[in-house]
Amino acid sequence: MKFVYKPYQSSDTIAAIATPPGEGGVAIIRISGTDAIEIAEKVFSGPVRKYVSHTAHLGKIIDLHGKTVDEGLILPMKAPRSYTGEDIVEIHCHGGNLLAKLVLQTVIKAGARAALPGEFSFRAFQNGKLDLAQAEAVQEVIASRNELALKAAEKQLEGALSKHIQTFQKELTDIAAILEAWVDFPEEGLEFASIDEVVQILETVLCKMQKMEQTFEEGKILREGISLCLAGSPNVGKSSLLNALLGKNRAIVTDIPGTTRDLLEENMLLGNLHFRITDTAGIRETEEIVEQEGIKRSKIAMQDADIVLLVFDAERGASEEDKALLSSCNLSKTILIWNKIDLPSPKITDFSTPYCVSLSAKHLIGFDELRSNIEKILWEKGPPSQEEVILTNTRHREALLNAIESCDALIQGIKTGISPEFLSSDMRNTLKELGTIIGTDITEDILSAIFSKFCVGK
Ligand SMILES: Nc1nc2c(ncn2[C@@H]2O[C@H](COP(=O)(O)OP(=O)(O)OP(=O)(O)O)[C@@H](O)[C@H]2O)c(=O)[nH]1
Ligand SMILES: [Mg+2]
Repeated sequence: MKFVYKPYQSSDTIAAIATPPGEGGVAIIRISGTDAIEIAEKVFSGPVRKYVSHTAHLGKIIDLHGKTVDEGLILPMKAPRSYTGEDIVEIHCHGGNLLAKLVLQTVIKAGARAALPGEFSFRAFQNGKLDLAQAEAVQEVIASRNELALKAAEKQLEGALSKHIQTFQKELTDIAAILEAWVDFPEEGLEFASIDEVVQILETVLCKMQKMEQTFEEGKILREGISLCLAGSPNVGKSSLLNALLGKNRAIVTDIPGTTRDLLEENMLLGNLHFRITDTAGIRETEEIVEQEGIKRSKIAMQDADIVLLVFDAERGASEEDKALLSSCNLSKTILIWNKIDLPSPKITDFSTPYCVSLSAKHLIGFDELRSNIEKILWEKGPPSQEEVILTNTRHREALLNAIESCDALIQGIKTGISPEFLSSDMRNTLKELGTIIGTDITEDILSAIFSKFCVGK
């Protein structure tokens, strides 16, 4: 690729701390570029130049005045067998915050430049080690917050998404050649393939693209997690349920109605999915200004949530306020929860809601049932897909939607007998949009948006 994203000066040798900030067993300083080995030799007690690639050596890290900064391992990885495809040297030093910075400074004084965010991955992309979708997957692997998201990101990193996109491109390019033949040799052109055959192939590709696009909803669940909102009248046990789900006393629980005044958000893992759960102020008529504001926020949180856990008090039974709340809910994303079933003679009414659970937040009864209801809502459109590729990235999804639109226009054009020369722009657009996903058709804007979000050292 000739195109070079301007902020990254490709001839420099770059360096950064590749491990996260904070104290730890080891910190890794990574150097990449043509001078990586020469620079490493300047700051290391041993003959780095002579080391066999991919072997680790113990020695002293020394500054330019000969003073020892730390003791550590040095690991050269010669081009092209490295993450960036350039010479890379990793220095593994002790994991002190300050120490790692001192080692990095020493490396910079010896001739490296501090790497910008994403610059290592950019070089990997530029040197053909990763395509764009794979480079983005590196970041997703790092950011994964649950096992399913990690699995999807790893698949993308292995190139599963790219492979599918390339297959679409290949199939479309074959058709593009046929369309061109139709233009150039209107008579003979049809011998390559009939109109019906071309339409059929395009429809198959379109269908595969649509199927891939449909995995995005699932991808969103994996990537962003699911928002759960605990809502209901005061004192029904919302905060108790929050604490029970989190397994810790996060929210204040009292028998005074109106205890929770503000939204309280926490993260939790349930099974292998990641959730953001919000406890809210109990909803009721009140003159109290602070409580009114809290209730306003509760209502917004209910609207925004992927799933609402609407809590009723089984000891008290459903009040008129409860019923009004229930009727304001979108039932397809609401689980009606009858709490406090540990108390004698619970008063439970059947409201024929699609999702309903009886439980006790206090005694942890009924939580398996709650979990299975949450799963039912999540996978209501079908069980988690067995598709090899799950689309997790908004940018990929938008490009795919555009490709689908152009491909559809192309098919309609052929069906309605539009002259082949007018179809080529739809074909070009389809291919261009697919190209943006894996980086064969990109602009500087896209690159800067993608790589600037990376962490330094990646
Ligand atoms: N017996 C029994 N009591 C419960 C249960 N869940 C909650 N409670 C009690 O109900 C009262 C209210 O609980 P909270 O969790 O503070 O209720 P809330 O819905 O958060 O109330 P607000 O924040 O005021 O809206 C407390 O005294 C809890 O101990 C339960 O499952 N069984
Ligand atoms: Mg509360």
